[in-house]
Amino acid sequence: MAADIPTLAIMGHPNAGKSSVVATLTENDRIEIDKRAGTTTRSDHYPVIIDGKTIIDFVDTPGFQNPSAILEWFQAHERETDLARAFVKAFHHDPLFSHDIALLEPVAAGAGIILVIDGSKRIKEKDRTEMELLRLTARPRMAILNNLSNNQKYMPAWQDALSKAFNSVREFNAHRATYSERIKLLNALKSINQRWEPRLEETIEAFSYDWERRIDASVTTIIGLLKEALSFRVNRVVRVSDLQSDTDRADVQQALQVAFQDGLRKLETDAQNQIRAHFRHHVWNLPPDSLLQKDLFSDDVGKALGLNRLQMALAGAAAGATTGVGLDLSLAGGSLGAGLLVGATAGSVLGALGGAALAKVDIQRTLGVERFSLGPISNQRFPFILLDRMLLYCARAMNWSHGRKAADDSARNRVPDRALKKKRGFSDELAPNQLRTLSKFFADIRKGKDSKFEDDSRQILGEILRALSASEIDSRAEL
Ligand SMILES: Nc1nc2c(ncn2[C@@H]2O[C@H](COP(=O)(O)OP(=O)(O)O)[C@@H](O)[C@H]2O)c(=O)[nH]1
Ligand SMILES: [Mg+2]
Repeated sequence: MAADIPTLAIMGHPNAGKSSVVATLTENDRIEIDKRAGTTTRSDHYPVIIDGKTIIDFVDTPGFQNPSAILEWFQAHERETDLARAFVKAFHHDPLFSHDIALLEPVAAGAGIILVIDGSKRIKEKDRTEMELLRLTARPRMAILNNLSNNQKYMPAWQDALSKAFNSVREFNAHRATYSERIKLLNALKSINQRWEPRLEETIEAFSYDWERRIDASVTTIIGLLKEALSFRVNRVVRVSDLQSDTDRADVQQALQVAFQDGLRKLETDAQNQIRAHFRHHVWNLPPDSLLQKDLFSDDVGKALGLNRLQMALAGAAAGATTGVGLDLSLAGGSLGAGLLVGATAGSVLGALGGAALAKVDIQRTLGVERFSLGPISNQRFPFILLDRMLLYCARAMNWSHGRKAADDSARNRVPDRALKKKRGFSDELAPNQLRTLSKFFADIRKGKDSKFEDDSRQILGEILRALSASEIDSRAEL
């Protein structure tokens, strides 16, 4: 343990939520969180490393085995300047105290203490013993009230008892804590030990810098997705001799539609996986009724996300779109060279996208073949729906705590979700000028142009994501 790295030993009863707290604070969703009590028998270090540098180290400890024996020993040796160190020195070979030694070793080495309490339980004598012996170590110490249920009855008593033995007492829910709550906790740690202040300041700075970088990476992912999706096309070249009937044509068009939608779904999934990686999530479950589980092209998604009518009118005006069809056809004809345009039909893809098709099929005939092409997306609502889905996905990735992975959310008496008004998309909150900027950006991409609105669009998305990290928790993270 390097002397200049703030180190915190996480202590508490089996099942108090220690491992969950460590998982959340270190954003490590691979930490063993077990429903059986007492699975941890060693102290495990979970350093937070940013840019190759360890900025803080958390130690997940087993619960106390013999707290009253330790307290007695402490009380009998009150003249010792460092009780934790003296105890470890005296008992490190004693198998009776193996868990206690594993737990006190980091403290002996200088770690501060975070005691995790399940505030839904009544205070017992054993708890008082542990609080007192931790007080006697004289290490900087904070208590975390991690209420594992909706039982608030014992919370005031805990507050009272803990505040007598700890420098700071905070409520912190390992399953619900957001980025801003994690930062607040670190800020509170600063105050428990003045000596750590500058180092914790650096730790917080490193966290915030890293967070800002992730937001930036997420914006890049979203912008990249929009660019790819809005210029996406699929083609099929079929020999004229294979197109005997209208059914043959319809089949080709149908296959094209399927390929087009699948291609777009894949682009979205790839982008989602990138976002998940930016925020270091490996495991999470979406509720079955999540909008993010629903098909991108489903009615539910089309209705819940995207712009309302008024905004659509604004967006359409900004993008210079009337119907768009005439313009697109002439562009397509030009880019495809000498082909003879034999037909342009609106692909009958989506009712939910405001009644308008997603994209249209072009068919050109040259030298015994017909070339069918679908794309790019002409539907004006679709980019906003896609954007909304990505922002929702980000909301979840940003606000979903890493300690929640193994949670049995259906268990009785588990922490209830905070009651919040259900907000859905983000695009219906855009200011008119933002809407115009994004629409112009989308229109440029559709035309295959580099857009001078890209930077401003990045700015807008960055602002939305930053606002999300500042909010306590966004109900949209549950979607
Ligand atoms: N609902 C809910 N469950 C939690 C919370 N923290 C921990 N748990 C659950 O409580 C159990 C024990 O948690 P764990 O972190 O392994 O406790 P440890 O034994 O102290 O390390 C696990 O099933 C966790 O999912 C919480 O904040 N909310
Ligand atoms: Mg554990």
